[in-house]
Amino acid sequence: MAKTYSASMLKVLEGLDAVRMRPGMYIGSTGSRGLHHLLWEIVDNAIDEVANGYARSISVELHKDGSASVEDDGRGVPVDIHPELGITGVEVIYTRLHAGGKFDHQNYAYSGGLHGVGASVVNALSKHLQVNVYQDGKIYQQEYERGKVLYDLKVIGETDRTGTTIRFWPDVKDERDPEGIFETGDFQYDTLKTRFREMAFLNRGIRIVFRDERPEEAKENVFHYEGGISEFVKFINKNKEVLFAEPIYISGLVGTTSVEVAMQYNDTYSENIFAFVNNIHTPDGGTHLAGFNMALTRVINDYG
Ligand code: 1YM
Repeated sequence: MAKTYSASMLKVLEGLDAVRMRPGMYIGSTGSRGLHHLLWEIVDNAIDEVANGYARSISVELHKDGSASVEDDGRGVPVDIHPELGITGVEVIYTRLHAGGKFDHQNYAYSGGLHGVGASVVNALSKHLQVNVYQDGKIYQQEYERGKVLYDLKVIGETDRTGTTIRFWPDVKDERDPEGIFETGDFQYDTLKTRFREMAFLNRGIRIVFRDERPEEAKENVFHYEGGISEFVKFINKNKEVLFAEPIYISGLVGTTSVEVAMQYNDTYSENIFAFVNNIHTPDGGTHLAGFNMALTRVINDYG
């Protein structure tokens, strides 16, 4: 038994070493963008849990010690033993480059990102990472250092809630730590805030609490929009003269693909159109946008 376990572990470490060797291949850069990518990966996993109807609330916190934490109130990352790998689901997701699971689900809604693969990339590129899972009345915990397991998943207490909390310390390079990966560890509050607000508009009903404990006086924003993308359109038009108060809202579902449109005319002559696929802004458009433009033109022509 010990043999198979260590053999599979060897593969795991090889996998995450590849990430540390070529971080750019997984997160694009080791600058500020790459640093923020770490946080997006963890947040995306929490958003997926919301998009699939298991969670409602996400909280994100930037800590004084340079770490960031993300919490959701979903089902909690699976803690049971993976039948083939012989390690817990948590360990698979945080130490295996290609953690399965999400790929098996045909009806899974994604929030973009690397679909569960990203969690191990974040772990590999963090000096330290702590996972807490709240499930079946227990609090489970596991910690890692630069992707390496420090101890087996253990029960550290009891709880009556469910969910997952991840806290990670990005592996920032400095004089004392030349082994580090990132050139900067400075999370940008405004960049993050704008994106969290956008995510809250795109996922109607979700509650995102964003807190920055780094400054002398902590900052906090709560984003929650029952009106979803209709409220997004109102927000974009808030300093404009609108031609009607309530945005036009259309939604539809074909097979497993759902589509939502919200639109509102204002008294200017320039079009402002924002298209998203799986929560990701697509500034260059695509078939979704081409299809919408064609349909809108047809409806207005037919009416005319
Ligand atoms: C703070 C970050 O990662 N939440 C999270 C992740 C998962 C689940 C729930 C989950 C998914 C599934 C079943 C499923 C993940 N699961 C996987 C994997 N929050 C955060 N909450 N049970 C729980 O997809 O079937 C990857 S992430 F791989 F197990 F599916």
